Amino acid sequence: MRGAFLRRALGAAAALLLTGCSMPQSGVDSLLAPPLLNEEQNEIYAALVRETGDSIKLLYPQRGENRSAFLVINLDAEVTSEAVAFYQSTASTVTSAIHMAVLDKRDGAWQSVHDISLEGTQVEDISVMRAGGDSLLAVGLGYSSDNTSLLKIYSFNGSTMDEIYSQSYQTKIISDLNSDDTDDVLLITPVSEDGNSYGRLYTYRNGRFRPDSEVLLDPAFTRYANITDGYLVNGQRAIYLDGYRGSTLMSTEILGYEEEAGLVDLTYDPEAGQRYAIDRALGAVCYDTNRDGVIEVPGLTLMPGYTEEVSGAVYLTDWYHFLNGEYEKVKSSYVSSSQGYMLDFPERWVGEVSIRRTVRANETLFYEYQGGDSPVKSELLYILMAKRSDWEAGEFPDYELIDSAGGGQIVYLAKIPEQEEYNPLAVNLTEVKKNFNRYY
Ligand SMILES: [Ca+2]
Ligand SMILES: [Ca+2]
Ligand SMILES: [Ca+2]
Repeated sequence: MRGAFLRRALGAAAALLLTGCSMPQSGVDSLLAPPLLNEEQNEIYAALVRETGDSIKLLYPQRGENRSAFLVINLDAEVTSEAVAFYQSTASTVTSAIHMAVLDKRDGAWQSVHDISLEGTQVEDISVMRAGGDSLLAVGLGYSSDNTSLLKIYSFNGSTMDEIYSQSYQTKIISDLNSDDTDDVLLITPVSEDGNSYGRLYTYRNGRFRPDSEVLLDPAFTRYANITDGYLVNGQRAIYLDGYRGSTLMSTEILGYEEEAGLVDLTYDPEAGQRYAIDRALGAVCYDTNRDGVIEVPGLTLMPGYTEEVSGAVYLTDWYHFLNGEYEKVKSSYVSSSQGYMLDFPERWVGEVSIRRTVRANETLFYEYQGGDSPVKSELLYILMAKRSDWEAGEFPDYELIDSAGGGQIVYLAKIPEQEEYNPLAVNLTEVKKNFNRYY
């Protein structure tokens, strides 16, 4: 009896994974097989549907580090882990509330111990916060109707989830900004009626989050879209905000934390009316291109042969470091976010080399540009993203392996055409491998 139930539950779980996954479908994801639940997740799922019935859909956090259906983590003073799951009922045709269930392992078996309904229409992200001896669970909830989200923070006392914080936001970071070994909350507030938006820092003490400091943000930004936690080149902690200036430009605003002042704005001075920013076309956001913690700020310049007016314009990304009111260029790269990679351009390529898609799916040609009707003066490099199985079956015999992704399911391949005569723009495989990086 129990075995039959479990098989049904497992079948349902597998089906859910195939259909209920709400991860964004980038080019990379479209080549990946969907993940399967492991044995423990299957046990947790079975315990969950024992309480809820099997007319449920698991909800996957859309961003952040925790993306799986179940977060297994110790949340209370009792030493074993709890599991947290988010789901919606599928019994009714109207969209039903998001539920958060907490399950605990008692006498060797998972069982549901707490279940509450939440606001919002999707789970944006979940984070486990470091707060002294307490483990807190931060849940970002989104609404499909607008750009405002809701952050709720819970403390689990062994049987119930107690809400200790609730604030709406545009974007947020959970991190120890003031270096006191306790995670803080930095929220970018929704735009208020006077058109202003603020960065607000909340710090945790005695079981509560309290306002610490705030900054007025640059009113030129209409909406913030992305937030990155990192450092300046001098080692100072910095938070990088990418946002929209109207509908055609993006830019970056940088916040820091100082002991006396608390939160400070490093790129906008409201009293002097001064702003330091690199305005650019839409699409590029701050990124740590070499994983050293210092965040690079993007600027965009058109690749040779492209104009802004034409749709599908292709840009070279110039990366900058910001310090003391100045941006210093670090390097230039071609960034393919849909294929999950970036290729740093050798300095001799900048202004001379352009790219185009080839007839093969997921392939890009890098070529020496010349004006006129046939812009390809010489072909320098092909980069192809493909399934490893196709590569191993010998489908791409002229290509060399340069990197892989998706747990090895995806390969990145390069083909370097022979040059007819000496060409200073030519690259070899070693240089391509050195300049190639995954872009997440
Ligand atoms: Ca526990
Ligand atoms: Ca802190
Ligand atoms: Ca860096």
